[in-house]
Amino acid sequence: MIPQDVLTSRYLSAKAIYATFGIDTEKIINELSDIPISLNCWQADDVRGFERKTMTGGGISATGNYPGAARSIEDVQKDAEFAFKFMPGRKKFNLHAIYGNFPENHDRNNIEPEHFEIWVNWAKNLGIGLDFNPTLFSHKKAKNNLTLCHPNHSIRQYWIDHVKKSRNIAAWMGNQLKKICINNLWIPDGTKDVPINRYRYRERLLNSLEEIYAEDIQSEFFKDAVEGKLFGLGIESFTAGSHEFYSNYTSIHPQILLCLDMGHFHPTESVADKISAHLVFEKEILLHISRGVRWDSDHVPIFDESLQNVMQEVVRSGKMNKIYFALDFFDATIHRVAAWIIGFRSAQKALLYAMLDPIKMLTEYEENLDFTRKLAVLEELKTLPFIDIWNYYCVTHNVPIGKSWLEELKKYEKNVTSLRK
Ligand code: RNT
Ligand code: ZN
Repeated sequence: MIPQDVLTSRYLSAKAIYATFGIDTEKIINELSDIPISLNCWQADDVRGFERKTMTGGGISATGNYPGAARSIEDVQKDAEFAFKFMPGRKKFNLHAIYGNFPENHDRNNIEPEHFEIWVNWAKNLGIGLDFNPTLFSHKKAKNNLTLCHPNHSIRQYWIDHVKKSRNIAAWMGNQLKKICINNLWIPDGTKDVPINRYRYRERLLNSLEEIYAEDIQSEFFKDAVEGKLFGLGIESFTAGSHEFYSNYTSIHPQILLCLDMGHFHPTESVADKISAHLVFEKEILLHISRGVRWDSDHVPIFDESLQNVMQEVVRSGKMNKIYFALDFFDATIHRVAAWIIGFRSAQKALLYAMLDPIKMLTEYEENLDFTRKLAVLEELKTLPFIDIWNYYCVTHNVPIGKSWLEELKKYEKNVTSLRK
């Protein structure tokens, strides 16, 4: 344990050092405390959900078999409440449609708000918001990785109905909690091998979307988002819902957010660079904070350069009010709750790191074409005592600093998760 007086004096000296760059650390810590990040429920149980039927059909899968996955809604809630203790700042919880409290005869085209009451009550108690995602994978009607693009009309209709139901549930959640609930749509549609007619798939996708979003849901607590992807397992040659597709789609439907998932682009592409290209067109963005590693898009986010760059772009754009943050990853090779904590803390760290930049000073250098000073200051910033600000931020939120949370995780694993059969 680091003694309190050491922490305090380190914070005070770090504060003074940042002040020489014109940075008010108190102000930034206050601002950061108010920015919600949505925690992905599906990390708790490897995207399995709680439907009564055994699931078939792919679209998404987690690797690893670390013991102790959540087996029920109660387990997920318990794990999340435990994890929240180690996450400073505002939280939301992001549900998938397969995580409801369903009766025997349920199917995805007849899900209702009542199946999610258990979640709304939980969120109300914790004072947090919820987000939502229709689930168009792991289902017999999604077997060929075709849903909204399926050549068969009745299969398309089934999934259209599911997304419509999801929108209504999300709007209901937002209203219940008086906090914005985003209904984010990602579909696995695509083909392993080269398709003959890409146009027809995309035309069908467009038509399906038009039917889904035809209903104008008027609510200050509800938003839609659509999430594109470059490729996935089993859809290597063609993904119907590509980034260009949704970028165009959200241009004709400006009330729908564009979701940028950090793992959904070619590894050499910079997601950070894309943000302003959409913001200047007044688009609102849902950021899926994730980490792509080669062909996998869903590793646990870490405090690395790509995450820092994304957060820097968000902060420097001055359009934070147009950006929504959600975590999206699943790793079953490590303790699942730890994965949550690591991912969330890394995202918050990267956001804080970006907010501590002397943006005014750097922008001035750049606008005056003083690239020398700009580069010199950027290099200095890298070795500022960031850790002391982060620790102080954690302490002010009653969140353990450093690796001390690992002790509590060990106990939780021994007494709770390792006992799960
Ligand atoms: C998949 C997408 C999508 C999912 C979740 C489970 O590649 O990123 O967001 O991760 O919907
Ligand atoms: Zn995603």
